[in-house]
Amino acid sequence: MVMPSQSRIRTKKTRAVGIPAVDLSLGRPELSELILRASEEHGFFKITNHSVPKRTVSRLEEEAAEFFVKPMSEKQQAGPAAPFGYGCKNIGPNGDMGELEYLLLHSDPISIAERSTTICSDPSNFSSVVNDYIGSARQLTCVILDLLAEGLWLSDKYALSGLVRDRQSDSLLRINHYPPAKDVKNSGRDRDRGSGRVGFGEHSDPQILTLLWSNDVEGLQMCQHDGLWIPVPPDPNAFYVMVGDALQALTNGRLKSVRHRAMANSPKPRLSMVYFGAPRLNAWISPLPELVSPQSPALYRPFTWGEYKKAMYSLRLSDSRLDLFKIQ
Ligand code: GA4
Repeated sequence: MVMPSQSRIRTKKTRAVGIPAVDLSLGRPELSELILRASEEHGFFKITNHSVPKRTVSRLEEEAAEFFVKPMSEKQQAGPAAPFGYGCKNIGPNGDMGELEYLLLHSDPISIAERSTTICSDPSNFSSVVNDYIGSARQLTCVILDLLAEGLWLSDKYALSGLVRDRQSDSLLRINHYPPAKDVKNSGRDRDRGSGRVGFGEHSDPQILTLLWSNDVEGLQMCQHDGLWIPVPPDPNAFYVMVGDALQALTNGRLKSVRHRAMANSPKPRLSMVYFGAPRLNAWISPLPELVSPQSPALYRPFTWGEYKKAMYSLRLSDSRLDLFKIQ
């Protein structure tokens, strides 16, 4: 259920905030209403009692830890991340930087098998761990999208999940490692103030839906619709769900993608594993007919996911990409 306030946090502007949490074991139709409300009001929520096995998560966490502890020269053999592979500090092609290193992988099993040979000495095991995680993350993403479709009364129950389930879906997996902040100045007062080292700068995710898991180390921050940044307490037993730009366009702006960032101020290393549910490259994204009416005319022109990606790679991380597709 949507909790009034899962945790009370004093932010820079000194305001107590709550992070919506949805218990997936609740029955329908309550569940679809709660997920829709959390998505509309926050573009972001936590999901508990999900179906992803603990072992699926811990196996990938172990593989990631084993990779990131390697000497830089070895890790670089899996890079550069242009667009897939190992990256260190550089984010995307336009000069964005952050205090992190990462692996960015396409969800396609053939691409994973190819990449694995540069990442791990046992590529078939690595591939199977990654495929297993992606399979579970995709399944959970689709369950959430079906609940959203139900809440929105869409005539095609699979209008949203079908895009992600597509065999040629352009979904991605990103594994981020934020090294510990050794500097006490950064890990203390600055952290509480929300300043300090930026791990991954402010942005919205371009895809349909994002599923984020992290270890028990803080860093994630969300920008509420009122512009206030709130720290998100880590919870390795849960996933955080974020509305992406493509879902904002599909729902004609009824759901809004959420701006977020990751700070790297903790004295402990932070690991996050992020699944981005996306359509196939030639899929059309346009406001769903049920969400367009004379009172709510279409806000975005139709575009293909490939067209959107091209725009996204031409812009900086913090740019509002969807604005380019707005009908004036
Ligand atoms: C943000 C969300 C995902 O991490 C990502 C990022 C991508 C990249 O790292 O290559 C981008 C960024 C993200 C959006 C704008 C462009 C592309 C970096 C960047 C500056 C993998 C994605 O899909 O879009």
